[in-house]
Amino acid sequence: MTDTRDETTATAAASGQHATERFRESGRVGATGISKERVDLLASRVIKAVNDTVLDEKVTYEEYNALKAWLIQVGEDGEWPLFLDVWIEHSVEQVANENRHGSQGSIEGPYYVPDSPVQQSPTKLPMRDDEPGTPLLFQGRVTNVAGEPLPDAKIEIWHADDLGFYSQFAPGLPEWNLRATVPVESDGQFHIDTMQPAPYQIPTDGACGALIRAAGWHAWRPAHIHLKVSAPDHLEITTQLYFTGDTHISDDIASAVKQSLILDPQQRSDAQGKAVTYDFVLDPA
Ligand code: MBD
Ligand code: FE
Repeated sequence: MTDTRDETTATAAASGQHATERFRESGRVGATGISKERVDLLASRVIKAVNDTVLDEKVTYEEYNALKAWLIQVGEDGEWPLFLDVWIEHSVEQVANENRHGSQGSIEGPYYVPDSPVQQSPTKLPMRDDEPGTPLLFQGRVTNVAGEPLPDAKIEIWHADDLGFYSQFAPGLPEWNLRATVPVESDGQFHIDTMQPAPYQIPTDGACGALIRAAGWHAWRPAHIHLKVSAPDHLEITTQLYFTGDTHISDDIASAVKQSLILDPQQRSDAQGKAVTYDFVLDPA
């Protein structure tokens, strides 16, 4: 029997479990240097914020039990990474990057995978022979805040395909589809051939989807390209780039769009598809 699963049969629980496992493996969990005083302060404030909401809004037992059942479901669906990255990470990112002078950051989200294939620029991202979508040449330069090129910079890039699915989080896609680590050229420039990603709907059949429906929200993020740009002796930037005119550019469910991160690709005269230039500026470490 042939395997007829493809990316469109992705389920929230399967992609959620993957994201949860990835987070556990990421080395970001475990012993931390967070002090007892800090835990006391932060946990007390969060608990108080919830209690204030209960008192102000006169929350009922029916509502309290709905919350309890929903929180249990978030864990069972493996959707804590999704929930936190959609509704909380943007303010953590804002705090983390508030003193930068170079390129603006944005959230990492739940679908980053480290150690993607290294492909020297100029390059084409790993993709299927019949990868659907509009070809996009993404090019630019990586410099320091003085505008000097950083020839040892590298760009980790990952994004969804034309149907809005990420490799390793939906079935049927090649392992590293639309993911790579790209060392830049000797003058700091990069040229990456890819396919323009589609707007992305977060999984709707799990706990996060249930919340969205119950609240009457929508599940969309505008189309975006994820990036981590780094160079020796400079601060790595994690960011995302968006596309002008996207339907959800001003109501991203993850609140992660910034004006400086919106691209305006132009039709190419020399080849099929579009091209866009974006220069990254890295702060000193
Ligand atoms: C995504 O692709 C994403 O970037 C974020 C932040 C949340 C869910 C899916
Ligand atoms: Fe994403």
